[in-house]
Amino acid sequence: MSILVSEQVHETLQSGAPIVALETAVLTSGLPRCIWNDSFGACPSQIESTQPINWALAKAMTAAVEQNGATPVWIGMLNGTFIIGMNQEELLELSTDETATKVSLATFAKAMYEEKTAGTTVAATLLGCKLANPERPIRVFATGGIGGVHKNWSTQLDVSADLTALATTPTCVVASGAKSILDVHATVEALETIGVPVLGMGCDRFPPFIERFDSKDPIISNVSSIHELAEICKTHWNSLKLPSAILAGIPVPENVALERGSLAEALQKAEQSWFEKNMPSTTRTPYLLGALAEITQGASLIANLELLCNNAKIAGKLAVSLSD
Ligand code: PSU
Ligand code: MN
Repeated sequence: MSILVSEQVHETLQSGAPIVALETAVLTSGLPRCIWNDSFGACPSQIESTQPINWALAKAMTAAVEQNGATPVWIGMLNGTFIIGMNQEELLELSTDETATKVSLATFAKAMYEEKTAGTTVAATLLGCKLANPERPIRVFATGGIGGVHKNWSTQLDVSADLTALATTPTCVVASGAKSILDVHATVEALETIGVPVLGMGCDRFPPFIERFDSKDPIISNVSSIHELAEICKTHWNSLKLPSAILAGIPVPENVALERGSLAEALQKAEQSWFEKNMPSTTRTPYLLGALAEITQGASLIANLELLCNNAKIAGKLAVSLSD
């Protein structure tokens, strides 16, 4: 039960070289552990079809960050040790452990005490960005979608601790918006309340995760280059001394984006059946994601994998721009 910052992370942060944090909840709870099945459609070129999908994704995101000039830092929990900078063996162990759960801020300390193996959510990974070096936190973090305010919040409140961590961690989170199962309008409003700038990379609407844009998507402010994004990050943290994150919204690559509306009905059915099963709230995301992959016959999975790799690439470039 301890916190371990790898030597490589320690040295990279000291030197100020480009560095990108990566979360592991997507590996333990967000993606299948099976190998590619042709019924999903064509396997994305970055993903090795003979490897478990979550592990193949981990390798592809690692490569995407490295190819763009930054050091990838996987953050997760193995047998109660919070590891900031997992090596290949550790990452493989986490990805293939069937008992691995996901931890966030509220469940973190107990999971350490119980020596759990777990993937870290955006919130828990942001904690790692800060703990890595309190004076020089990891400034860039790539993921798929953040957690936020769930649908039907007025009757059943469910707000992710990702928002809490975003309010208190000075790191730029590169994501394609929020998970599609959320109330996205409420989530964007909540981000404004907690003082997190939401900037669209070449878009002026909040990216709808794996789907195409729609004219009803929340309006956000647009940045036209990675350089511009980096300059705004520096002003936010260095000049204004604000303690909060910045959310960079990256649209899913056009060629794999899902037709708008195809998810809504499927999602409603999945939500209904999850409520009826009366399962713990921690099962909500994995349950809904599994149901969606099934209903979309793999299209949601392909879009998810492609956007994760694309976000890792952009995060690598941003880290390079920030360290210039
Ligand atoms: N988006 C997805 N799949 C996921 C997640 C997000 O499409 O698995 C994970 C992220 O790790 C995010 C977390 O931080 O879900 C939020 O979980 P919760 O709502 O329990 O805080
Ligand atoms: Mn929740």
